[in-house]
Amino acid sequence: MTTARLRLLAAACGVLAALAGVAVGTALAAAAGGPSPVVAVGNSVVSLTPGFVKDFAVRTFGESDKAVLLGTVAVLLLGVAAAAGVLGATRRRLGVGVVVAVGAVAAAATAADDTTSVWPVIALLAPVVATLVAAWTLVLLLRTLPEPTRSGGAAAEVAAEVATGPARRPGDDLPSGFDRRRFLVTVLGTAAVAASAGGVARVVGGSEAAVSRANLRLPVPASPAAAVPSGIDPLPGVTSYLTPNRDFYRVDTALIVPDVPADTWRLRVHGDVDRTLDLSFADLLDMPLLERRITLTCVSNEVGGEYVGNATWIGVPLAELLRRAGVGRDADALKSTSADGMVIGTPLDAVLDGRDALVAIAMNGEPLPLAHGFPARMVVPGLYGYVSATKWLVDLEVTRFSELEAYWTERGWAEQAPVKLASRIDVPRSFQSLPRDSVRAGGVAWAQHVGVGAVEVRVDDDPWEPARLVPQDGIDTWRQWTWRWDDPTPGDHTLTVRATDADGTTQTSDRAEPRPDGATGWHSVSFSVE
Ligand SMILES: Nc1nc2c(c(=O)[nH]1)N[C@H]1C(S)=C(S)[C@@H](COP(=O)(O)O)O[C@H]1N2
Ligand SMILES: [Mo]
Repeated sequence: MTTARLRLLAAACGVLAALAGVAVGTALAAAAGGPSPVVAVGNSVVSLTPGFVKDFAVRTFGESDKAVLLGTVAVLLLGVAAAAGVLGATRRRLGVGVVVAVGAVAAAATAADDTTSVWPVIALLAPVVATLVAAWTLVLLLRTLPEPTRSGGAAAEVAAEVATGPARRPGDDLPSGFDRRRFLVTVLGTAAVAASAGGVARVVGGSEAAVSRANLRLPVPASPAAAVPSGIDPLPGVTSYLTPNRDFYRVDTALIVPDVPADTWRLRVHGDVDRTLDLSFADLLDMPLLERRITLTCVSNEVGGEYVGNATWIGVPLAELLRRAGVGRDADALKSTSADGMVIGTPLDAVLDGRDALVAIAMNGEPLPLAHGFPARMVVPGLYGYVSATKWLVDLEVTRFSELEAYWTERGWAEQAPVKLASRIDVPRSFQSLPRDSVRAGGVAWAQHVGVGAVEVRVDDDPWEPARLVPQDGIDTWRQWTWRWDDPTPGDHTLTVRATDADGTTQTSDRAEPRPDGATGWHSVSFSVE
């Protein structure tokens, strides 16, 4: 019990030392504009994680995948720190060695982190100083604990005393070599250092992009979107036609949203072009802007999944940008790079064939939300996001696919990925029970840049029946559908949906996983009629 208490104190010393180190490291990193050592480790985990684990994480944790990852890194770190404390209580060098080993991992992760443009030597300062602070604090704290050689009787008793209160037998702390006051002062001092470093990190690490976004005034688009046709949002429970920004799905590899203020943002257009362009945000706003509704889909979307959303975007036509640069004749790919080092390859024909491929600056009447790519991102109707929708866009290179190493393509996803025809049931929800007099169903279907021609539903193995479609807005957006079962049979049923695109192709029933180029199969839900 008393030895256990001593261990506990030593573990607490380890944890406290780690917190002090991380706080100081994070403050330094924030001042330099780089990632906190913890985030750098998280970023490395992301880039070293095999694709199937990543897919699993996205499936299982959805949008909290980033919080889960950072939480795991933090828990592991604190666990190792506690171990360093316990080891260090009896063998100082070993404890310090563990701290230095953890620091080395953080330093390696920082060096490998390509989500920042901070000069590597400056970026490395954070993990190195963090390690020194943690090691030094650990030694300082452990020194105030009872001497390990005496940790049998007296020392353990005194350790117990720390928790139970003042010495009942004055003078007992002298022979044990334990100065309780010195221990508490050191602990409080460390905590104060950690807290104030944390405060510094918060203040200097504040997002410049958020300020720049708040100050931005959107220009009026030269070509506004047509009015939304009437008759949309036909049934409660069906996904709203336009997805509010706060509900819009988010898929990216960024643990910390890149901080890219519009005032210093530049977009370089180069590669196989007649002239290189180097544009500021103001240059972009001076070009003729289009406003268009476009439905965006993630290739990881499962049948019936939620990784799809429809928004009104404002942006510069990519084709116009490329026309100004002058595209070489051999090029077939547009390589786009984000501020956080994401590399995406898009087929040039899709960008140049007349569709509304945009460098977007606004989403649903607001500047792009930070998480959705502020200040500028790509949006290309008809292509999955991972081959087209680069957020925090900073670089466009006209090139060839044979010379391009795109992030997702390197991880087993297809190089070319047009969005597949799909349909989804939103109501009834799975296992919902509906009153007999109102069995209604509804959902959405999408076939971006082809258009949805028809949606059909079927109950159990009955014949397919046509669903009612809301009026078509454009071929780049999804369409909502509804259906009513006029004479329902009470009991349990399965409802299945399938769509046919504007070219007359009907959705295949063959089930395919999202990897490598998008899921296929019909969505169905079980429900019952009362
Ligand atoms: N910089 C960057 N851009 C990115 C990604 C990313 O990881 N990093 N992910 C892409 C993927 S896979 C998709 S589906 C879309 C999602 O855009 P959203 O988060 O705005 O919905 O962004 C794309 N653009
Ligand atoms: Mo995606």
